[in-house]
Amino acid sequence: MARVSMAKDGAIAVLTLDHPEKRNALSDALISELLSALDLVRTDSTRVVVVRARPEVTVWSSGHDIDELPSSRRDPLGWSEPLRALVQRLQNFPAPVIALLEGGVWGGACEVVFACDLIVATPNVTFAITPARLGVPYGLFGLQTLAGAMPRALLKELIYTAQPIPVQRAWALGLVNHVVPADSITDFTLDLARIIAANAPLTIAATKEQLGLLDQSGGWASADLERLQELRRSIGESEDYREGLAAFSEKRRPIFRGQ
Ligand code: YXS
Repeated sequence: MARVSMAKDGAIAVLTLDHPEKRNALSDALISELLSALDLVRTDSTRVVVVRARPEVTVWSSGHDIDELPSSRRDPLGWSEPLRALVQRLQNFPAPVIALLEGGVWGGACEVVFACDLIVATPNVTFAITPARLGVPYGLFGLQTLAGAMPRALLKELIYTAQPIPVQRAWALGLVNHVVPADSITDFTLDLARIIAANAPLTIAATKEQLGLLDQSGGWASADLERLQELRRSIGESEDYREGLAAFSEKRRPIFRGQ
């Protein structure tokens, strides 16, 4: 069953997340379809990509598919994870990608959204980043993407509380380009995309690449990277991580003991 649908509107490719049964969880299957769709539309005739969910969903995406998080031993958010490939494909796509958001954006889906170039959201959108609710050691490069998208204080609040924040706060801090009512957001986003598509694609592609390299230039010293990887590996093997996954599947609140 397809989890992503694709349509072209002139020079604009529209990719729609379409697995509402699991709240568009970023499963390996859904990510694989999204990657294939991005590869398919990576042609000179595509000047803008819009990534959206079906209109009027209550959840844009519930984040990483928790059922696919490894029980232990393997790094749950390592370099080779499909989510990492998706974020990089969006960041390196040679044309602007607009995230058209409705409903809740959870966990790793926030990283996907903030890897896009522009964000247009309905007033009911919320953002939540929940590794602390699951005992997950968040990924280094995921943190780098998020740290580049928002003030440190907001990122800390999102991760430490694991609570959703409303789009109005994100907009006030410049994280979101436009907040638009649900009944006009599709037309608004396509009009915005058409304005961009009418401009010089080489200038836009070069600007996107330059800004992307500028964003990635900050990062950790290599000596710290080794220590941080060891730290994350130990969390991936912790009791708390196992408790977080168990609590989610048993639909109960987790009890973390810091071990
Ligand atoms: O009970 P059934 O079988 O119908 O399945 C339910 C949910 O278990 C399932 N589902 C998910 N399955 C795997 N991974 C998910 N992320 C996920 N989210 C949902 O979908 C069915 C319908 O969900 P339900 O009944 O809870 O829907 P709802 O509308 O009442 O609530 C929607 C949510 C999104 C508020 C709720 O599903 C939820 O809290 N989901 C988990 C959100 C979350 O914590 N996402 C972070 C995933 S971990 C991740 O992204 C990173 C590793 S990290 O944690 O580091 O950010």
